[in-house]
Amino acid sequence: MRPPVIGITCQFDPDAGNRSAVAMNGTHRLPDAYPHAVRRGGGIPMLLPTTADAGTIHAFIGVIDGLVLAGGGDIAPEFMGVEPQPGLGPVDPIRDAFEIGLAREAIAAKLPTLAICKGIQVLNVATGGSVIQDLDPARADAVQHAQRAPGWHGTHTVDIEPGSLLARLAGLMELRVNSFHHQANRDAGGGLVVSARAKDGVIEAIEGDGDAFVLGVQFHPETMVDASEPMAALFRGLADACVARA
Ligand SMILES: [Mn+2]
Repeated sequence: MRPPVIGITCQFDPDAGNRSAVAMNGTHRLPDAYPHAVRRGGGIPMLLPTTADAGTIHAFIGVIDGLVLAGGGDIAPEFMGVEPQPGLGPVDPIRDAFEIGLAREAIAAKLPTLAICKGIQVLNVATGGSVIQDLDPARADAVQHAQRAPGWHGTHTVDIEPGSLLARLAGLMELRVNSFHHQANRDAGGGLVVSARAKDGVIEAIEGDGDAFVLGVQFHPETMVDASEPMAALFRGLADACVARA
């Protein structure tokens, strides 16, 4: 079989580069760390442009062998049925609707999925989970989750649930991760379980409770694949799961 094609979602700025008369325009952006990490793991990266068209979302799932839900801004609280809180950051409801649709179709199709940073919120909300809109840095025993170190550098540790998919891939029970988030999942969605937490209890990974490869991480493994073997193993695991499914 050819290497698996792994679709990657992009950041979408609906107001940038707006020179078209059509309703959907704007500009897609994606750090090259994502396609680099997918290639390094044995996959062929393919960027998935944001769309509001359900037929296109469905068609994407039929074309790709695996999915990466990439990082970005905050998830719009309307998708959780709650009001925005004062600490909420920039949101993109068009991208959110696209990615929630993709995530639901991917889960239904048992498509191997790796959800990164914002992606772990998307995965959770797509399955009915809840999100902390803005971690309170003043909470007791808080860990710094908005690091000021380079992206390739892991600054805090996470404790991994024994027997989890993440534990098998990483080969460790404690993993050093980078951290560029101020949101976190509160309660795992349906069919998902928590598989890693930071020392302050913040959820750092969730995964599917079945046989399919469904993994969400709050950190950014794509910027650490050249510095951390366990991070590279996540992308190899994704590509291997795509081959096994096909
Ligand atoms: Mn963190």
